[in-house]
Amino acid sequence: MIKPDGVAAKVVGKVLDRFEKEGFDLVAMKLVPPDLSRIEAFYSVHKGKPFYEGLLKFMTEGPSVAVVWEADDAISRTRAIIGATNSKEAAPGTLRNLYGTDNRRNLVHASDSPESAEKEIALLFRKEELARSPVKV
Ligand code: 3AN
Repeated sequence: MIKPDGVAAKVVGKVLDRFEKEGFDLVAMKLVPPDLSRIEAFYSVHKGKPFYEGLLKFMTEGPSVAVVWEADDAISRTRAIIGATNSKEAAPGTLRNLYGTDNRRNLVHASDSPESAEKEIALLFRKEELARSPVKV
């Protein structure tokens, strides 16, 4: 997911370009309006953590772009492409290093396991919106 800071900074194309150049295949994509209840559900695992309220506030600043990609080893390769959660610590050349700001305004979200991908995709897309099915994660 390209977060509101990435949409506001107009770097959506650069993020998509990076994944396309890595050979990832598009499965689904859309601009998602900020919706507090969906964002609360999306980040329910972080409820109660010190950064949770600030995360909700940031994620409701504006729309995000939700993207489902398919690739071999998609999850581990995506972590390598985006870099560390804190943009200030993200390795040179990673997307968060190039376009992120800190550990809240960090440009993108990426699913960290097949189980979370399944849950997150279901929160953002109807089955009919997935152009390839079933989705391998
Ligand atoms: P990642 O997105 O790299 O998987 P998670 O799942 O640990 O990171 O954290 C979820 C989101 O919560 C992060 N993308 C970030 O926006 C926010 N977050 C995590 N840790 C902090 C923190 N210490 N301060 C502010 N925001 C944080």
